[in-house]
Amino acid sequence: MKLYDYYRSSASYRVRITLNLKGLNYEQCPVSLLDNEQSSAHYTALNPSALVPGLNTDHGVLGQSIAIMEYLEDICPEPSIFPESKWEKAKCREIALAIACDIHPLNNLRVLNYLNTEFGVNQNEKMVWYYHWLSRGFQTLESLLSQNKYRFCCADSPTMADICLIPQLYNARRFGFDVSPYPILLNIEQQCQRLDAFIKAHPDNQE
Ligand SMILES: N[C@@H](CCC(=O)N[C@@H](CS)C(=O)NCC(=O)O)C(=O)O
Repeated sequence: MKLYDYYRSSASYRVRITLNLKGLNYEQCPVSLLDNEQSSAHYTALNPSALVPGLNTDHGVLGQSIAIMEYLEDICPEPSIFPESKWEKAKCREIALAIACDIHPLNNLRVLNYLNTEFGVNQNEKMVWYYHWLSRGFQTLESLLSQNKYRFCCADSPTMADICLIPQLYNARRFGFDVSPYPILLNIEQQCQRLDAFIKAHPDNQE
């Protein structure tokens, strides 16, 4: 499989972690967001969303990190990235989607750029926006996880929830956001950071 990704992209980072956890081989094909390569005719012919990641499979290119993770789970069920019980599986998706739908899209590059080009929002104001949605989202996660009895978000092994959380924490720090008010998230992050699959997927460890 070929993964179209960008080293600092949170959504790509999620897919790299999943591929590594499942021990699947993949070839990386970098798409530079700095050079706006995601909007090139070549890339949008493959992935019309003009976003990374895109996973090139035997069937064609699949976009959307959550869809990619679900696909990888279907073709390679072990080790699973979901808890066993139906309820905990749903709770795991609740956390993953709180990140992937409620935090990440509001703070994406093209959204931040649009605030600037269409509404004249300056860099400081953009950061107010970014921090606002991040703190709202992290507060939600901290509450959702307040009764957590596992090493990771939803189990004693990493699940889709952890796979979404770790890149979001990386992104938060990258933009100077203070993560110290979220001790539960930081504890889980510590557990994840010990695992090869997470280490290998980290932006600093990409070519
Ligand atoms: N919902 C998509 C989001 C993908 C996404 O937003 N990717 C970002 C990088 S993390 C991107 O390609 N941004 C380029 C842009 O905003 O132009 C997914 O989960 O795959």
